[in-house]
Amino acid sequence: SKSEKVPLPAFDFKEYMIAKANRVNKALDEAIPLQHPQKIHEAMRYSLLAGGKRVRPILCIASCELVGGDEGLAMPAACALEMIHTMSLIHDDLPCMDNDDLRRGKPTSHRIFGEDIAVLAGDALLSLAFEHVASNTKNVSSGRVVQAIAELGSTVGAKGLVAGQIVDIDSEGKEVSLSTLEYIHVHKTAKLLEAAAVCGGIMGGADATSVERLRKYARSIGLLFQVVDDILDVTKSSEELGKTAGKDLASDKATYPKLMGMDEAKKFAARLVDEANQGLAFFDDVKAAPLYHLANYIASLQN
Ligand code: GRG
Repeated sequence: SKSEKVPLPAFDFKEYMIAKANRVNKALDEAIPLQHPQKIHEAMRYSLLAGGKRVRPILCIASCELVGGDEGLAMPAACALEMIHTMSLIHDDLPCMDNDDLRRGKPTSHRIFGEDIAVLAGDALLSLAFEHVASNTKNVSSGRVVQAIAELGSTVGAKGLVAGQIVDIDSEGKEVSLSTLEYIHVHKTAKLLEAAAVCGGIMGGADATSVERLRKYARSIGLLFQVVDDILDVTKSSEELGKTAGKDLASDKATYPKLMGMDEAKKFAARLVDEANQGLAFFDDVKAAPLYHLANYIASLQN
């Protein structure tokens, strides 16, 4: 495919990810001091600081830098994205949703703190996300801050993550079409990555055309994220068949390989990498290096 022919710009992506993740982690730690009432702050910190690749905050910062802004302009928005992402994971894991015991290699929030506190920790993280962007963004016009906040709101709500979750819940145990599967993935996964790139662009001073190019790039890598996850799901299931009775392994949930076959799913993933790269072609190659590498990193994720 085209993505294999075009060499990635020389760039130490691993070092970049580690450096950015460290600064994001420090900012997240500072955003939620352990204070009264102790228990809720403990629960918020437990899930937020539990690890995680920090893909969304890094995408936000990289997009800001791509359009000429510096990291500090995007850091509050980057933290807000991780707060929203963490909230969605806490709520997704609840007994009334997926009922999962483990997340990021640790017991889920409700297993440690109980359901009541897990619900509240999600609510508190979601509210803090908006407060944090509004109160802590510096040297960006208030018009741009409001635009970013509007983007975040539509991303979480009934046109975004919630829409994806509800269609996902509705399709349980049913035969799902390719377009429904895509709808679920676009809303549950791609939307938040879109918001990350868009908010980064907005904070960095991008014009409307560049913001929409960033959105297209992020939508492609968002879908790619899920296609790669679906492909791995099949690989893992066949490797672990008989060993594990994990409910996600060999489950009856719809995946790209099931609906289009493994070969087509792999082709689709390659096409999404190409689409992402095409979106970046309008930008300076050197400045876009982190985003080229991020698409490549997502294509090669192992978990
Ligand atoms: C309650 C307002 C409200 C919204 C939540 C529960 C829900 C609605 C949506 C579910 C969203 C969800 C769980 C999507 C899956 C997202 C996904 C791809 C998670 C894995 O992301 P990674 O690999 O995880 O980036 P880490 O741990 O690295 O951060």
